[in-house]
Amino acid sequence: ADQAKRNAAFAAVDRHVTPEVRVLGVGTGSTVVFAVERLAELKQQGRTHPDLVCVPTSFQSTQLIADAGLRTADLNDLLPLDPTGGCPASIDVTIDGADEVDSELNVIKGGGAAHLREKVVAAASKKLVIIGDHRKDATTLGEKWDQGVPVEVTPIAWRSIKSQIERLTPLSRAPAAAAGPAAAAAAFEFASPVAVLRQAVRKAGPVVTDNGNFVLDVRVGKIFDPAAVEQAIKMIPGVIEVGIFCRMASEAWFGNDDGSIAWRI
Ligand code: DER
Repeated sequence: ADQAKRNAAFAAVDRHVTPEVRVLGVGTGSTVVFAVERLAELKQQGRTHPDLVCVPTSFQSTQLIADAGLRTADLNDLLPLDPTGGCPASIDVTIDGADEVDSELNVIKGGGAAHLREKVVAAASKKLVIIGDHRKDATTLGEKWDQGVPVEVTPIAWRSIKSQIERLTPLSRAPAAAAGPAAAAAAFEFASPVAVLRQAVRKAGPVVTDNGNFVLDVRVGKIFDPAAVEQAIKMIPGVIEVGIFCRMASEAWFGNDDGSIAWRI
């Protein structure tokens, strides 16, 4: 799987990190390690913008950028004071991993507990390019990734947030026109969600994110309406960010074990 991840990462970096790219968002996780490896090679070969800066999405991402001899940039220093208002996309392209991608390029992220800063950086990017191996390539979210939707929450209220999430019903959604009014379909598979506080492996107690928060992994089975699930969870007071990125990715590159690469837009 590592070679498959590496193939996808190298192909995506070669395609998107051209000498015109001055601001690059760098995601988090094991696949991004290969992307930064290729980025460092391109820089060595003089094939990157002379003033290239990288916007990190975690402490890991910051370390990768610095270890590759690249410059980091703070998102707050990048957003021009745009007189027309709004939040101009000040990052040319962001390359990031994912836990799962569905047929409409909706993405589950947060396996590495980095989805808060990843979503902020993705939202400030002109393009979000997802890289991974074939295990991430799905039709419906929840089909392959069975760890649940990562949800960053404030530690002071994690128990009440957990119970509120577990009381969510399958969020009937507007039925497909042809199905008629009676066919309000469920937005997710399970009869009710199960929210599990993510425990650390090499630290006693729960995982604490780079932002000082906890992560609940919310198992709902297959997700038929990612936007409805994201919004319902996000509305709960104390929820900080939900690891569902709806229609934010512009393309995805998946490495296969036979060395081939599947590319989806
Ligand atoms: O935490 C994250 O969102 C990471 O991007 C993660 O989902 C992907 O990690 P991987 O590249 O190690 O599979």
